Amino acid sequence: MKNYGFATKAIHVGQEPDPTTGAVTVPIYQTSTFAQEEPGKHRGYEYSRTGNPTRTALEKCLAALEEGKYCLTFASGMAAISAITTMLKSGDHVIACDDLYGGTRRLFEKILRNYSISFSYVDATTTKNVEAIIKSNTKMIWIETPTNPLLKIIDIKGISSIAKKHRILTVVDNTFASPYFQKPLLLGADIVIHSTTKYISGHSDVVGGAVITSNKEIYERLKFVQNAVGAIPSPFDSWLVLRGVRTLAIRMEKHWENAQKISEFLEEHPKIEKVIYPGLKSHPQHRLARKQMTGFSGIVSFEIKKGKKAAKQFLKNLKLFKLAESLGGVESLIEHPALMTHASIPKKDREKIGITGNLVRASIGIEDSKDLMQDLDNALTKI
Ligand code: P1T
Repeated sequence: MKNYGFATKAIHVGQEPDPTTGAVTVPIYQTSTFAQEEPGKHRGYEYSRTGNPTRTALEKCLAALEEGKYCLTFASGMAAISAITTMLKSGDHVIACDDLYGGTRRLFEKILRNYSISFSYVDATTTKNVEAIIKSNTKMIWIETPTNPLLKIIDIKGISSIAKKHRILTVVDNTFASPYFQKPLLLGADIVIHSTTKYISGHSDVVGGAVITSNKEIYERLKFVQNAVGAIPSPFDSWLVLRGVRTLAIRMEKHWENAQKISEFLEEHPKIEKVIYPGLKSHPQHRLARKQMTGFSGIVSFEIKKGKKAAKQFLKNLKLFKLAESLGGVESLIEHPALMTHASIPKKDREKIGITGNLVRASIGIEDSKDLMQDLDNALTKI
């Protein structure tokens, strides 16, 4: 399958017809355990926490899409993230980008700090900022790109190369780009993580996570953690994610096309203060985005001119855009980061980086773009 294109791999890798029945779609192996011929002699599966054929199919496919050797899937994006952090020990230090999903920062600050692991947050759009704060106990650099919700673009190649020099692991949360638009392992990252809840499954009907790496040692450690801790996806959830993956390529093209049009429309709108979208020439890292991504994905963040109250009213006025956390589904969603996804970050930290009361984040779906623009325009006119 190595020489096939992305869309072909998404539909075929790990998804050979079922050897016993010929079923073209991977079956849901809804079983907790597997019969053994004699103690210790089994056909590759013993117990579904350790491994399940539906999950294996998904893991093979996601590894191929990220151009990695190995993949492990989890019950949520946060379960995947927390599995990676079990590679840290007390006394270790992690450098993270300052704009980060609120739940990731909450895990770092409210749970892992209790285990004497320390975290520094930095504007990682300047690679030098990261290098300047590396300490002798720094073990991991953790970045999202594009970041959530400010869509900053971080130089994966630049960060990975300084990390390698200092023998530090680079972890990239690739949820916002999806492997269709960005492949961090090819740019030098050691580990890629996804909330498969988002673009990868794509239909807002399942919560899941994945870790992809080409490093055997990391894989073996995390495979052990996956089984020992047990935050695995069910066979049905694995199947739902895999079903979504099969249309990832075509969905991402449409998310991008719609988001590009909508960001250009909003940039001209008199009620809008500022639009943040990596595909706009006005984006501060637009050139880097062009270099490391093959498309700009479907998230657009923007500020409402009149402030927080107007932003809340605008969100209430929308009809097609649903006011909800999450992103990456076929339907358009919109949310208020300061009050919703990033509410767990202290106000002063939020405001320092630009998550203000008039900021909203839209996940542009794959509806007709003219209907989406009409909905936005109607809601803005009424504030
Ligand atoms: O929700 P979960 O599947 O556990 O994934 C967590 C997660 C990890 N990484 C990124 C970049 C994310 O955006 C998320 C989840 N984010 C939202 C729910 C949100 O609305 O931003």
